[in-house]
Amino acid sequence: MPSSKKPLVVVTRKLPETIEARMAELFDVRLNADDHALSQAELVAAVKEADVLVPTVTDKIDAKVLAQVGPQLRLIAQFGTGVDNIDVETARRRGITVTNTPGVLTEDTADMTMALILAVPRRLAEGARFLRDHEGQWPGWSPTWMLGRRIFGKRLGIIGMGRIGQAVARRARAFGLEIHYHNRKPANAVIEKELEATYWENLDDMLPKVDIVSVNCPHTPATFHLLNTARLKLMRSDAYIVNTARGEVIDENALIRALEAGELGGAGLDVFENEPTVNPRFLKLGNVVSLPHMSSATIEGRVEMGGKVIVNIKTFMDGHRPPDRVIPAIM
Ligand code: 8YV
Repeated sequence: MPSSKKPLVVVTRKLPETIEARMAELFDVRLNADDHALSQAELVAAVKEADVLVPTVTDKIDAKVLAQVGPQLRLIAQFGTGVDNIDVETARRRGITVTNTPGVLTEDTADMTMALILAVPRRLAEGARFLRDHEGQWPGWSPTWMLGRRIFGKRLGIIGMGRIGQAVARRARAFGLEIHYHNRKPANAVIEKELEATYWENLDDMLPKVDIVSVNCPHTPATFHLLNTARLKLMRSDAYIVNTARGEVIDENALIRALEAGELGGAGLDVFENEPTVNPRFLKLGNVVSLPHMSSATIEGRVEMGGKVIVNIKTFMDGHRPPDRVIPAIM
């Protein structure tokens, strides 16, 4: 839709200053100075007016919201990689293009995944918490105190071998972990060889064989509660789970029950089913490290995400296909 009039771009959350400044140069932009999460009513008001909406994971753009969009809304340029907060298929049917920001969060998310893979078996958060809670008073070194589990030589099972899964595997290899993975299809031969990775077509066959499971797949109808009660029961009782993808991929109640029953070694969770709510039972468990959805939270990453959003909007407004268009069929 090339036109000389600047498009009205509504951004739902506060973005880095440089990104907001550049958007203000290019577009008629409406920003969210106090960074509050928009209510559904505010979201509806936004889509009634905006030519372009820039939402984040905290905005639920479902069929109900999409039923109320004004005819001028042509593009939803998500600030984020996952688009499970958007009903992409309904948007497509209404002629609205959806874009996202893939690639620029990969290394940061993989770093945090690796941090959790190390932190939970080695009881890093527990040790730090002990010193803080006891004002630095500890009994002193002992051969049997604060023992965790060795990382080197263990088997890591990655669920979802996309960009982030592969970046996790590269890091994990450097720590001496053996790579196993489950994906809809095998990774290409060059990557499999580089990572010396073993493909498991059936997730149920992989789960009993690995010591640590890392969830790195998107949340789609096919992956909702992929790790349910039955699958958690397939895991070894000393195995760990790390999730930096989406809370919905794990049945949270089933995970809590398994952890409380001692049927798992522990969990490192950066994402939850009902964000921003965190089930308080997780917080009571010493062998769970819970983080507030911060795997991609780096200054560099946020600026690069903003850059991608701008390129997607600009390209679309200039009448071209935006580089990061989300196509429902291949999600
Ligand atoms: C983002 C994420 O920061 O990009 C994703 O999919 O999970 C996050 O780390 C968030 O989604 C922003 O919308």
